[in-house]
Amino acid sequence: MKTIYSKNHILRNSKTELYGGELVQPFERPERMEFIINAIKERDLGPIMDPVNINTDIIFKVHDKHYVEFLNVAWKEWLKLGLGGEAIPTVWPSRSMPSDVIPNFIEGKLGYYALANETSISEGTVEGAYEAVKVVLTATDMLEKEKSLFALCRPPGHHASKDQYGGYCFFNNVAIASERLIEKGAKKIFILDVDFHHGNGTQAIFYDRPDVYFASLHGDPKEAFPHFLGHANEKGHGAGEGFNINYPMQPGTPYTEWTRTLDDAIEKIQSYQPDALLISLGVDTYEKDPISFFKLKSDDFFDIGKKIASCNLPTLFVMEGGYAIKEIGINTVNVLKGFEGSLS
Ligand code: OKP
Ligand code: ZN
Repeated sequence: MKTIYSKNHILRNSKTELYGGELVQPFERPERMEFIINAIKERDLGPIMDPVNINTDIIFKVHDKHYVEFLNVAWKEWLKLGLGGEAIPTVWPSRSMPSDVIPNFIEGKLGYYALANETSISEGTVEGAYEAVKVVLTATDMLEKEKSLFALCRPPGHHASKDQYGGYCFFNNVAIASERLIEKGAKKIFILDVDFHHGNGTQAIFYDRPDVYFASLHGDPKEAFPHFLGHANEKGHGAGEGFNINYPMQPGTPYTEWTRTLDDAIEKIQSYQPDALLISLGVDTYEKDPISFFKLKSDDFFDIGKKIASCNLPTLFVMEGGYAIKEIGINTVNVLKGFEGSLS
């Protein structure tokens, strides 16, 4: 399998994440990619290719113009305040002040456009986010020729909605890939999100549409980030009703249980008969992940790949999370090797 990857992901390199009441080094850090690239090389998954120089205007099919403009200028506007640190929101429109008036001042704009505040904006952040979009678009455009591809995106995308960032995500890479495939003639896309966290952004973007089916296996939002979306009763709206399915699971869930929900999701894929299958691939379901609570073991990831392959569809893997950095390469490549029918 070919991997599309940009070294320029490094442009996204913030120094802070608000975690446990402290500013810590972000879990979502550049080093993650080194471990994945090394594993791909060591185990001969296939060639690693740069993204092509590609027009990214299709972002506007997914994201509001004012949101993209905010991301484009946020760091510059924050810098002008002359404060020491990275840009972190401190105040939100909330239940008791549910305003949709967009503030002028950067502190207000950060709160308006952020859905969480662990994700600091820093120098190079938006440039790095555009690199992930180039990676996913390059891979998507190759999917006609190749049966399967790996878009090694960083930063991830599945928490980003049409007009909000957070959960380490800025542009929704997998949603942008879906729009590209539809632009090129696909009638039905299925997005299967196996990251530990619910793909709230992807769900919200396609919630009222029947042409993009979204299924997510994740930590129950009553117990896990993003906390406010991802419940089992969210099944789509209007024309999209019946084209969204959530599988929230409890702390401590082992592979034996997790994989039964995967089997159910795979039945949905088979009866939907999509033109392409997009996988939001997070490996933070791993037992040693520092911010998650499922109990998957490294060998289980082969089986995930094998089951995804049984759908026999053009398949694009899009990288999302995974924070057990030492094992992130092993676990990611296990999925892709399992997909290819290999057990090593
Ligand atoms: C991004 B992706 C844990 C706090 C979690 C944000 C997690 C973002 C995950 N106590 N904060 O889906 O892997
Ligand atoms: Zn995750």
